[in-house]
Amino acid sequence: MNVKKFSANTSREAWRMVREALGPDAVILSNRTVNGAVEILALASEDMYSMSTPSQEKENLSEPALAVLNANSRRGDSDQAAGLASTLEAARQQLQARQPAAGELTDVMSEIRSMRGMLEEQLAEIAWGGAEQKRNPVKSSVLKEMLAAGFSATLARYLAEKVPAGTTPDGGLNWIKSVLARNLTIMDNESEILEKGGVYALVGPTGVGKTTTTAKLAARCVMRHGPGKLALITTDGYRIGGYEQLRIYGKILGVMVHSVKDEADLRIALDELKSKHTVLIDTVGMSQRDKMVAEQVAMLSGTGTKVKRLLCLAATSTGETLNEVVRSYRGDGLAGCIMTKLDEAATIGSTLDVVIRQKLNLYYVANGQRVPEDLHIANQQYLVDRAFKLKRESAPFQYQDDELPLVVANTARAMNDNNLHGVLLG
Ligand SMILES: Nc1nc2c(ncn2[C@@H]2O[C@H](COP(=O)(O)OP(=O)(O)OP(=O)(O)O)[C@@H](O)[C@H]2O)c(=O)[nH]1
Ligand SMILES: [Mg+2]
Repeated sequence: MNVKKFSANTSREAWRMVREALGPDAVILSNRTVNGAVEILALASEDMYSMSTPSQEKENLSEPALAVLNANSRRGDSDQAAGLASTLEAARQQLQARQPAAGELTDVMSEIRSMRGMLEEQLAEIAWGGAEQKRNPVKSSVLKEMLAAGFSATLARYLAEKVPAGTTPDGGLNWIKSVLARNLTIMDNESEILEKGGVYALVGPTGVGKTTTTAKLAARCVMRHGPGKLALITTDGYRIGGYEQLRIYGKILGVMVHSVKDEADLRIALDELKSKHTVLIDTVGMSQRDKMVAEQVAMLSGTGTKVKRLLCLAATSTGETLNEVVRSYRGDGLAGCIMTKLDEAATIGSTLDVVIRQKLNLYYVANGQRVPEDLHIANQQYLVDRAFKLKRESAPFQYQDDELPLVVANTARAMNDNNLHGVLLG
């Protein structure tokens, strides 16, 4: 393989040297800055073909994929990056379609892949740079609002790019809000839980409010049906005070609390409580990083009775943490989730982001410690409005215009996430 290195003070100069030495169809393998100089590694397109293709196939490869540099002199920066990215993708696909001729080919492919990632980032930076911000202020203003509200950069960018053309900043934000509200799946009314009944288990990491929320739900059941139709179970039998906490609530409500230690115990308890309209199970909290989570999911799924798991998501957690929590607790499917500690969260965009992205049914929202008052049926409009009601104190954590291109560049890879494409826009 005849890879050549070109160094120059500016990219333009380096590109020119490549074109002069290797012709307009040269293949760029890397492009970086070394000690202030631009360094390009490239090879002639013939070298690329001979390395990757049996001779009779050369013709098929000729025109489309690798004509990289001839575009350079004619186009602007962003067109150039876009052209380069798609050219590289075409080259990658063509190379992938063939058996690797040698280890070298694998190296070239990984170079191409990393080049592509870099180009996608540059392209995103250019597309969200100062000139574009001036040309399309609504796009950057809604992006900033969404980031400030705690939504992920990927969802923020995905929606900001889809804001209908010609809207005002307020109109753009209203469009975003309506899309977010439409994508929040909530329970229509409480009859899903309170009237239908069934066995529900509250699960989630430590301290997110499982026991408190169990007590709040229990109180609602008792208010609707009386204490006789409800039973409470706790799997929190071995921690000091674990059982006690729920037992006290049970005593106030006049409901028996059963303590179980394993799956066999739970199976027996659920069998005994078959006649109850509703059974609420309070589980012991465990970190999403704990291997025991899978065991807990298995325990709740293996009893022979349908146990619907409700995941408690603390709105005070970061988006990354919540994503990890959902992934770990999802198992073979969650019935839904309950957003807790809304009252303590400065921003709730990250929680809404995860709920939307992971398509969870949001049943309730808890906004305080009081049992049973501080539990409410989720309301899309309220939650989305709350997400954008920002306090002045959060200003230091918000992004400035000149930081937006960098934030967005980071999302280049994640924009292919299928969950994002599932977001309903219209
Ligand atoms: N501010 C606020 N506090 C809450 C909320 N829900 C629960 N808490 C408080 O959070 C703390 C932990 O609540 P628990 O219900 O014990 O949490 P848990 O998930 O059962 O905790 P573990 O069983 O230890 O995993 C308690 O002090 C609750 O009063 C809420 O919505 N808002
Ligand atoms: Mg608890």
